[in-house]
Amino acid sequence: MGQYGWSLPVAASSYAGKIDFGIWLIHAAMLGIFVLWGAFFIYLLVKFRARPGHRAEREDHDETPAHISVPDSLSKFPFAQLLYKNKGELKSLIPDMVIMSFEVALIVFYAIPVWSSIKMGVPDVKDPVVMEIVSEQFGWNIHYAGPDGKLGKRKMPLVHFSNPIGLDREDPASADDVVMGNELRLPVDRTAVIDLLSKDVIHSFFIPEFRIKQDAVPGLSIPVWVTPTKVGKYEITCAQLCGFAHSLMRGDVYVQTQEEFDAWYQSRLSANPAAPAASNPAEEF
Ligand SMILES: [Cu+2]
Repeated sequence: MGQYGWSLPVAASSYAGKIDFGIWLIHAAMLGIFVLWGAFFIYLLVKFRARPGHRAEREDHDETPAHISVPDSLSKFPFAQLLYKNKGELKSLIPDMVIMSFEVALIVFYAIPVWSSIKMGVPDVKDPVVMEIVSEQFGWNIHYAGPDGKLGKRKMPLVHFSNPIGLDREDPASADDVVMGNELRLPVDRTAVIDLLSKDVIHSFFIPEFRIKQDAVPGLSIPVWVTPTKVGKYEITCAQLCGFAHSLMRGDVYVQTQEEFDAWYQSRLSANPAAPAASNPAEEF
């Protein structure tokens, strides 16, 4: 914690830099527009200030100003005539057109490609960290698939305080699975592929340092991926008002080296009641 200063939070995922660049670009453009517009405004205030011997003029738009004669070729096109008569005013739209072109280009050539590279699919990496995150009022259940990369089945009737996601320990795929409450651990520089679910209402999975924010919607399994790039401790927070304890719906994120992560995983696995027989206390009696 304590990473939120005056600027953006620490950028700790592979795509955080791309999102930040878009944010900085917009701010730089807005600053540029503000300065230019302010300078132009001051110029107008000075140039057209009230002075003795000068009076304000106005033209009636319904009449052709005396100095503009509409060409005969436009005689059949009333709208074109109107534009022609007001061509002086149309020039004032040029700055708006420039800004609009910049904004459209930003969306088409930057925002959409970046968005689709993050949101439209999961990168095809070998050996990803596979997990699902089942959100509920008011916490995050993190279900790690373990070394086999396969998530054990979940069954609704098994849901219990001691088994919040209803993990079926009889499914062989769940033998190396670990379920944690509000504790997300990830090895650094390895892609994690996450299925995001909700047991009750809409939540939003938000890790500012990763620049991830994704709604968890009941009935949907939404893929999310991240490649953490900085070892450290971060925070999951719920970004969707989801009930009376929404503000308490948070979790810790630990990005660790692969060795630290493996050691932690082994320690959880041996504490796991459905771990292989040798470490299962129930089998000893
Ligand atoms: Cu929530």
